[in-house]
Amino acid sequence: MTAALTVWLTGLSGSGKSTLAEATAAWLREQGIAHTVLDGDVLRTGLCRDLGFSDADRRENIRRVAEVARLMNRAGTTVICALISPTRADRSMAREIVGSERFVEVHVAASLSACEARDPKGLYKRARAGLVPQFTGIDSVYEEPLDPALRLETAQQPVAQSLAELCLCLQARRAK
Ligand code: GGZ
Repeated sequence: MTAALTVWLTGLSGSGKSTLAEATAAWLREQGIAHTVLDGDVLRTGLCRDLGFSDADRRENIRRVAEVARLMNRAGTTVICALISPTRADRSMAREIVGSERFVEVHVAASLSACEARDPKGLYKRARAGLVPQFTGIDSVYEEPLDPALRLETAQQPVAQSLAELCLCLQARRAK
């Protein structure tokens, strides 16, 4: 059976979620598997543009994305979600909405110090200066997944290695 899946990439800002999501999309394209990417950063310019970064707004953000993923899965499209989704409770809500048989939780596990050293958009620097309130890892919580389907050490290995591990995981899930 080859049911559509929701690959839920969770991790800090700058951990490599978007890069991995795009690499996974390219791989799915090569396989001829219908797919789409739902990236938090992008969705916040449209579907979720009314939301900020309070706990309640993050929860609503995650709920909306999970609902979209559910609809797309039902239409046969595999969905790669790249959202910080910082709390276990909110990720558990997403799993419930999508359905646990389709939900593949992947921890993009670069440490705070690695993400901060990388700081591709300068957001950590601005957050440390008090210019970005409620910034995840600085003054807003990130709870690591306790039992993800996969944990990828993106600060310690190349994207190709993380992609290879993720592809193996997805092939195993799709073969079930
Ligand atoms: C976290 C923030 C914040 C705050 C702006 N906290 O790395 P980016 O820049 O490109 O992607 C991050 C994005 C996070 O959106 P999500 O929808 O993934 O967040 S959540 O799942 O928690 O709802 C980051 C940017 O927005 N950004 N302010 N305060 N990230």
